[in-house]
Amino acid sequence: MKKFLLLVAVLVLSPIFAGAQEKYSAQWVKENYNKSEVYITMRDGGKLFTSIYEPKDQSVKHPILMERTCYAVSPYGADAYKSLASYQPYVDAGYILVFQDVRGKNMSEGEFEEIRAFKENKVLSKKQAKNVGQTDEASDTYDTVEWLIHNTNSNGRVGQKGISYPGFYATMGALSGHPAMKAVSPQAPVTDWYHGDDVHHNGAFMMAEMVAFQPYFQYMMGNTAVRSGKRDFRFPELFHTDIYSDYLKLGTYNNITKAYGDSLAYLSLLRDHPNWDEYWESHTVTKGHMHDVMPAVMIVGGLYDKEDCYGAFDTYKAIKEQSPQTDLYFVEGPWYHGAWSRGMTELWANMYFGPEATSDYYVKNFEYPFFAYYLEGKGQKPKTGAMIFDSGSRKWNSYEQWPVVDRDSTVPYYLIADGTISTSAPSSSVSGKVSYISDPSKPVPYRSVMEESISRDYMIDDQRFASQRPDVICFETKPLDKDLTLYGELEVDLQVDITTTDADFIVKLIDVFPDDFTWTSELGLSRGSAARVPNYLMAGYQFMVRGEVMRGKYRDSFSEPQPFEPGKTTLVKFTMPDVSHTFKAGHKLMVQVQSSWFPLVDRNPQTFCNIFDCDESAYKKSTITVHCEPGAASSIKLPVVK
Ligand code: PG9
Repeated sequence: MKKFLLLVAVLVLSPIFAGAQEKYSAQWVKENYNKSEVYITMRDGGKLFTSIYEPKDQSVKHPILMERTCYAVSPYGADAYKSLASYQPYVDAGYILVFQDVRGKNMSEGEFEEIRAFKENKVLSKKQAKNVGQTDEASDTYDTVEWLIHNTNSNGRVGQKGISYPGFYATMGALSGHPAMKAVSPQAPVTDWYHGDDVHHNGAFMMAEMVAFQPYFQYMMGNTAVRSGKRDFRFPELFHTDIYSDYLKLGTYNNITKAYGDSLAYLSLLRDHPNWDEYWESHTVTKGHMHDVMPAVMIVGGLYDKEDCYGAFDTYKAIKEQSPQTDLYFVEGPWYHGAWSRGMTELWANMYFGPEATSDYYVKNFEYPFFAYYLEGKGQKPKTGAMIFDSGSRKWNSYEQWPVVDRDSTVPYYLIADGTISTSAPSSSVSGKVSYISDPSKPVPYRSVMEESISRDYMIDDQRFASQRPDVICFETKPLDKDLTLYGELEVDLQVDITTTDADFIVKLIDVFPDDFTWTSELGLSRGSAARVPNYLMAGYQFMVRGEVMRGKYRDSFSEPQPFEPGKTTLVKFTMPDVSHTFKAGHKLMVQVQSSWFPLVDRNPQTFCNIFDCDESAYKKSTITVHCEPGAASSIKLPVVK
C-alpha cells in the first residue's frame, strides 16, 4: 500500500516540481525554447554547424544574439539543451540565441585556419559572388546572418559577442558588412599573436600555455576527429610534476615538438615564422583592416588578463583610428580572462576590487544596456567612450576616449644605481650600473608556487619572492607623499650591456603596499567584520600592476632581429599593455628587471639563433648590466595624470 501511495505522490507532484525547474537550467530551457541544429551553407558551399535556441513564444519577433566559436557548441543533439544561465538578461528579453562551430572545427565542414586572415575586397554576398573562393570569418558571418534573418522569427537585428577566440570571431563579425548586424562585442579578443596576445609577447614565445593548448585544440577540437568520432591519437606523457621542473627537463622546443612526432601543425608553423613577417602581418586584423566597421562595437577587456589583455586595447585603438564613424564603447575592468562573464566577485586571489568589479555589475551596467539599445531599441543610447576601472582606487572612470595619457606624454621614471627611482635623470653623482647573472639552467620562476599549469593569478601576485633573488634587480621610490595616478600607455627604455649575443628583458611595475597594510583597515572594516576580504598577509605586498617581456634581438625590428655585441651598451626599448592604477599615498612604486620568466616564457638561450630550432648547446649564462648613467640612463615612462 505504502509503495502505491508513494508512486501516486510522485506521479501527482512531479509535474508541479517539473514546472518549478530552475530558471535558465537546461531542463527549463527545454521547456521554454525550441532548439534546432542546422548546417548553414556559405557562399563557397561550405556548411557550418549552427545550434539555434528560439523562444517558444512566436507571437513577437525576437533579436538574435550569436556566438561563433572554435570551442564546440555542445551539447550536440536536437534533444540536448544547454543551460542559458550565463545569458540571463537575453533570455529574460526573449532573444534568439545562436551558437556556431566555425569553419574546420568540431561539427562544421572545411579547413580550420588559426586566426584566419581577413580578406580585403571580397564580394559582399552570394548574389554578387563571382569568385566564391574569397571567404573568411567575416564572409562566413555575413552568410550566417543572411540565413538567420530569413529562417528564424527574428526582428531583423543581430548581435554577436565572444570571449578570447570567440572574441576574434566577433571582431570579424564587426567586419561582415551585413546591414542586420547591429551590435558586436569582441571581449578579450585574440588580436595580435606576435606582439601581445597568447602566443608571443614582443616576440618572446609564451610557451607553457601554448604547448598545453595546441594538442587539445588541434586534435580534440579538429573537425576530422569530432565528425568521424575517431579520436585515435595518444598524447605523449611529458608532464609529471610541476610545470617549472617539467619544462626545464624538456629543454628545447625541438624536444617538445619531436615528442608529438612534429604533428602539431601550429607549433611547426611557429618554427617557420619566428620573426614578424607577412604571415603575422596578414593574420593580424588590426593592421589596417579595421575600417568601415558598421555595427556599434563594445570592446571588453581585463586589466589583468593573462591571455589577451593586449588584444582588447589594440582592437579598441584600431577601430578608434581606422573607423572613426563607429559607435565605439570600451570597458576595462580589474579582471582575469573572461572574469566579467564568469562569476567575478568583489575579490580575486589576494586582491579586493569591490562591488563594482563583479560580473553582475558589468552585465547590468555595461553589456546588457548596449545590446538592449541596438537590438531591442530599449533604453537611452549608452554614452560612447571608455569606462576604465582604476585598480588602485577601485573606482570606474569614464572618458571620451582612451588612453588618457598616450606614449608621447609619458613621464620618465629613472632607475638609479643605488636602487632608487627618480624623476630626474641620473647625474654623475649617482651614476652607476647594476648587474646580474642570467643562468638558463636556473630561470626566474613566473610565480612562487609550483603548479601543473599556468595560473591566472600570476598577473596580480605578490612579487616579494622575486625581489629576493640575485638575478632580479629592484628599484623603488620612497613612500609616496601623494597619490600617483597612471592612466594610459607606458614604455621601457633600458640601456644594457650583456656578455652574450641575445637576452630577454622582463620589467615589472609594482605597487608596494605599506608595511602596516591590511584589507580590514584599508576598507574601514571593524576587526571582527564578517566582510569577505582576502586572508593573505598584505603588509608590504608587492602587487604587480603590469609585467612584460621583450626579446632583446627584436629591439630595433621585429622582422629583422639583431644580435647584441657583447659588452656594448645598447638601448632596448619596448612597450607594455596600458595601465589604469592609482598608487596611493604611503605606497611605493617599484620596478623589477630580470631576464627569464619561466615557464610562462620560453628560455632565451642568450645566444643569437632561431630559438624554435636550436639545441641545448646554445644555452649560455649571460651577465646582464643595466646602466644608470648620464647619457646611458634607463627608465620606465609612465602615463602620469597631472
Ligand atoms: N586566448 C585563448 C587562446 C587561444 C589560442 C591559443 C591560446 C589561448 C582562448 O581562446 O581562450
